Amino acid sequence: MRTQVAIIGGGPSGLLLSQLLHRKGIESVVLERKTKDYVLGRIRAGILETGFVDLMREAGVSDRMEKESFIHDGTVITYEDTQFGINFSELTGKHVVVYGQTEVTRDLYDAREAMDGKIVFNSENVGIHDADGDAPYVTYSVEGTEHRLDCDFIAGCDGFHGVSRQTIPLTVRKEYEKLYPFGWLGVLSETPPVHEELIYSGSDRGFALCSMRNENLSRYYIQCSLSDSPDDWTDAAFWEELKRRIPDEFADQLVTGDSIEKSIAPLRSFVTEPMRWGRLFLCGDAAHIVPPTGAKGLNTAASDIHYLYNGLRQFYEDGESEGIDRYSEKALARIWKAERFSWSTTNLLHRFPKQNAFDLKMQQADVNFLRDNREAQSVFAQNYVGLPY
Ligand code: RFL
Ligand code: PHB
Repeated sequence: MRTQVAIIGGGPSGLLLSQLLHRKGIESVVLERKTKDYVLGRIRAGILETGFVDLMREAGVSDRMEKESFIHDGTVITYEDTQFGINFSELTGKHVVVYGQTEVTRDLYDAREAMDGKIVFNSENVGIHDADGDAPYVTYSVEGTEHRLDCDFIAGCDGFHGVSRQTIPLTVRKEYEKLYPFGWLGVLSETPPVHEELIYSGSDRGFALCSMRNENLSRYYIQCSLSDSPDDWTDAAFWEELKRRIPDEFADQLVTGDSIEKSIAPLRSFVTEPMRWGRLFLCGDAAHIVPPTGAKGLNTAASDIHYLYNGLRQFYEDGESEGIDRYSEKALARIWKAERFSWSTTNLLHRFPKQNAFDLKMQQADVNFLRDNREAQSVFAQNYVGLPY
């Protein structure tokens, strides 16, 4: 089989790229290791920057999102007895959109299927060959049968545990990583959100986040130990702990219910450089990970796709390679800023095992500065709504 762009990974990055390319008449094949139901079963991001929303529009897949998403003009931050709001629209003229990654992925799958887009599910043993030459190809097997896909370019959109990044030799690849000594325990419940805006809450018992998907679907997280497993937490224990980490005015109003999903994610900052090796381009979680505190993971994946899509478009439409040649440089420039924001917001609101009394005073001083200083709030808001592409 032959295609123009072989895309490894059928998560949001791979699907969005495939859909955008299709609209410009550029062919692609998506190889996904799992099934569609498996991919749709992963509960992940909830907050989209307007840059992401614009890309969904450009990809022609924004109809349901326009109807069902919610605009958020600000967020609430609390830290022990300190509580304040940050008004994104007032400070930046922009907002964010609440629309779950599951829905984004579902819309993209629907669009790819409606256009006969080629997605090969259950692709196993994906191997990337000759990416540093002129005629790259990908091998994979489905139900024991080996296949070969020849292509012009390969987009590695296969997430943090994929094969694409590992294909780049260690002599070329440099990785930067920070592991945090805690995870997030997340619960999805069919209950109304406790507040109309998200609440990011630092407390002496650890961080908590109150988020949502719609009027009757809430997403809550609490900082937990890396040794915890979701089974260690009954629903009752989760709600009890969440209430102790948010201000009383919210805890008193919290509507609890059965969890319909419960999972733990470790927190990590990670970047690999470069994001291009020959004809292989890394996108999204395959190249970088942020702790979820800044809601930046999916949004940085989208900015990668923006740069790569435009580079490929330039290449096929105008025979111009400037966009793909500068892909890694442009993507990384934006990513490092999102890494910094995610890292600093994580440091601001989480409890760390070795924090001493001085460290806690520093955290409180940082929070107070953010509460009292309009410029500091503006910096936070610019980062949260998304830096320009
Ligand atoms: P994905 O979603 O991991 O998709 C990669 C796909 O590749 C497939 N794959 C392979 N296919 C073929 N061959 C192989 N060898 C393969 N290896 C893997 C996988 O099966 C999968 O389908 O990466 P992608 O597309 O780059 O998307 C990235 C986002 O999923 C991720 O950044 C976000 O979910 C991060 N994130 C958030 N991002 C935000 O922008 N806003 C948020 O509010 C937000 N909240 C979150 C988050 C991530 C979380 N977790 C669980 C890590 C909240 C949480 C709790
Ligand atoms: C979510 O709703 O899943 C969510 C929202 C904001 C974050 C992280 C996760 O910062």
